[in-house]
Amino acid sequence: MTNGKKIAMISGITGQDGGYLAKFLLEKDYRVLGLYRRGATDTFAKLKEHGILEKIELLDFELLEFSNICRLLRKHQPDEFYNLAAQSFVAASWEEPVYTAQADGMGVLYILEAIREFSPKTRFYQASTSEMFGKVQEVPQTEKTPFYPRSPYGVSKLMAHWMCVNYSESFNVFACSGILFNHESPMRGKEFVTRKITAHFAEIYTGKTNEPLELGNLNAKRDWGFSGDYVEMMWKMLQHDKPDTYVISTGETHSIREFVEEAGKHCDFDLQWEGSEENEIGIDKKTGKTVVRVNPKFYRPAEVEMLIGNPEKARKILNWNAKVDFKSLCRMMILADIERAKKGILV
Ligand code: G4F
Repeated sequence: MTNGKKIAMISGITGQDGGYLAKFLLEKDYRVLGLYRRGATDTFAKLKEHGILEKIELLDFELLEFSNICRLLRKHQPDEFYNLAAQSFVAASWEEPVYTAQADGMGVLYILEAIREFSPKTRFYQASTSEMFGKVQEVPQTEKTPFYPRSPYGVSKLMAHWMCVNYSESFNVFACSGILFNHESPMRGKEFVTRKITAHFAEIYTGKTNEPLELGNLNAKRDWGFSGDYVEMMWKMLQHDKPDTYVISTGETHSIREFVEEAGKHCDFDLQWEGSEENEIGIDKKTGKTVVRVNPKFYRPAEVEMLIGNPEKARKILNWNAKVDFKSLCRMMILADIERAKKGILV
């Protein structure tokens, strides 16, 4: 605490959730210390777009450098630490399994150790994930559903999740794990499927490209919520009187195909599907143009076919509800990308 202000440290400040969370905490009058990786390809574009870049104190941070984490915690003694830093792209985790395990598994252990040794009053939030449910053992998934991760990413995140539980039980570290289902926004990176769809469709709609959008598995289903809603829940977890694990989701599931169709409506596409599996295409009946094509290059070695979470515990204990539903989320994202495309700032 400085000058009566609570201090929040956010790792992964340049990412989608980092921006929404920083904005939320600044509105609550926190002093926000934003941790970012020097030399990372990420820029501060999202923080600029939120209009909060100059309000955040930016600090160099390296998830794999234990000494750096120890120094930061010893020096700043934050009231709250939100760990949003990760190798967060599931598909990349098969190409970089070792790095993913180091960053998403060991990196979290480094932070927990640094808290335990140098800043034991810091409350810790870990960005856990529905990918830990993977090949789902129960529908819908709750905090009690057994885990079955299907990617090096999911396995690494599971290690971090159990470390949080263990450090809280063993050393009294206030470590919470938010099992967040997919959460999206206009600030989402374009490697993720929702934003890949809205950015590409916006380009077709505004005449910037004639190339069809290439996608992998159209039939996988996800429980998609809005990042801006979910960051509130991260904060609520740390205000509660005891650390715990919560599923954060909308309780609805939709396929990639449905997201494509919904986004297409806002681009005036009259979508019709033809062919099957790797030969499937989506045609805009009005123009006869192929706007979507399946490319097996985007299939995953092991797919998570369906995720749907039950957010009942978050509702009951923390009085939290997702406010933005599937259609509104899709609309928000496609309209934002159409605007950006028109202004020539779609990056
Ligand atoms: O948008 P995605 O890449 O997200 P994914 O893999 O579900 O992971 C996201 O959500 C997790 C929470 O459950 C987070 F932990 C994680 O960090 C990340 O935020 O893919 C969603 C689905 C997959 O089934 C994928 O196979 O979309 C399918 N898909 C089909 N075509 C595609 C594509 N995904 C991507 N990224 N690109 C495609 O062309």
